[in-house]
Amino acid sequence: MSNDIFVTRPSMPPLSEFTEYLEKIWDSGVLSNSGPFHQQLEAELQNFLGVEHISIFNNGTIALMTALRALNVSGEVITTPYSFIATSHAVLWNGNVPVFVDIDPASLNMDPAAIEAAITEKTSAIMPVHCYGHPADVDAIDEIAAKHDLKVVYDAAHAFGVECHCGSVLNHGDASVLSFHATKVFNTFEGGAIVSKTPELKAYVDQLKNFGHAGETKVVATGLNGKVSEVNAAFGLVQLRHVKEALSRRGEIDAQYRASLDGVKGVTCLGDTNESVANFAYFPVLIGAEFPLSRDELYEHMKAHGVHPRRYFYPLIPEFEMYQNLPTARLQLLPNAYRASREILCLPIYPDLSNDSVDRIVALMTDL
Ligand code: T4K
Repeated sequence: MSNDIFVTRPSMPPLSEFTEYLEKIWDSGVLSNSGPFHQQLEAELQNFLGVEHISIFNNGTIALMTALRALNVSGEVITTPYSFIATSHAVLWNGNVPVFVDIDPASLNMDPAAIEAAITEKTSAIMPVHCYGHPADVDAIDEIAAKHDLKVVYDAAHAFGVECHCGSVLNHGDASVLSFHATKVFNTFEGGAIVSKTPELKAYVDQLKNFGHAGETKVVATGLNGKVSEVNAAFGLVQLRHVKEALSRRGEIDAQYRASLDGVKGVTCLGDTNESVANFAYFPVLIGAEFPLSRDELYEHMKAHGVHPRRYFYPLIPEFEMYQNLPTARLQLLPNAYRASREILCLPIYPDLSNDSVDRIVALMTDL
């Protein structure tokens, strides 16, 4: 078996716990369309996450697209250049124009002052990301949105279980979108969810994710298919039983990295941020000029030794072809995002990563 270490590895519950659910699915013949496990997962997630209205989805990207549509977003959407491509693809896919603004160099989340400066009469929404699970400046963003009458859709793909000063960070904005992809802290193989602020929005989201149906003979909107199979929902129920343990092990690994990398010249560990409950979804470090290797040299060095960190998020979204020509995609306008994309390295972190493996990873950064 390969001794290689990848940036993440999904937490897998005991298979026997999952087969119990599979047997029930085989007996019932209910495979999809809001079946009993789908309903149960929504109820249990509401309880676990401390949110009131959740709609589970087949992935986070479809959920982002649906959230923008459900809120009737049009025109310009102010968003971050420093994210996974799905964030701004959802904006483009809906026929809206992404407007990129720079990030704060410490948190790597959107800078509220830059958001406010980018508002025009065409702006209808803000789509911030809680990057690496660290909350965006939710109070400032919610205030700007209220002042200018804008919608806010948080891309909370990384923020499962994260709490800020007032409880779940998912309760901010009009909607928050989660990803339950295999690489996330909580996964349903593929999956996602929309947390809606109001029951009316949840009801509309639920219609949109089911082709726009409102009953057998009525279609009220141009919906899509965002539904979750019973197999995926059942897997989520099993995962949920183990997620606290998984999050706590992630916390231990985070602490081990911080202690081991403390004082290493040219390495800055991110995460001195404002969450009251963290999920340790990623372990991002910035590799600065004082480090003996460039970020890319370190990346190659680690890979050559069987450790595969990732450069999330490099290149920046505005560097991709379909964004390059936007007026706000000019890299000179986005110095903090540009610099982060050239310095970032996400080190492996997942519950099954052993302390010895963390030592091996750190040694590749310190024994040069
Ligand atoms: N918004 C944000 C801010 C996001 O980060 C994402 C997704 C989305 C929206 C969209 O949500 P989804 O539509 O995906 O639900 C990964 C994920 O595919 C993507 O979900 C994630 N963000 C993004 C940050 O990372 P890749 O291209 O890095 O995945 P991949 O296949 O290279 O996997 C990374 C490592 O994980 C592999 O080296 C090995 C390990 N792995 C991966 C998979 C898929 C496993 O061990 N098992 C697996 O099944 O994109």
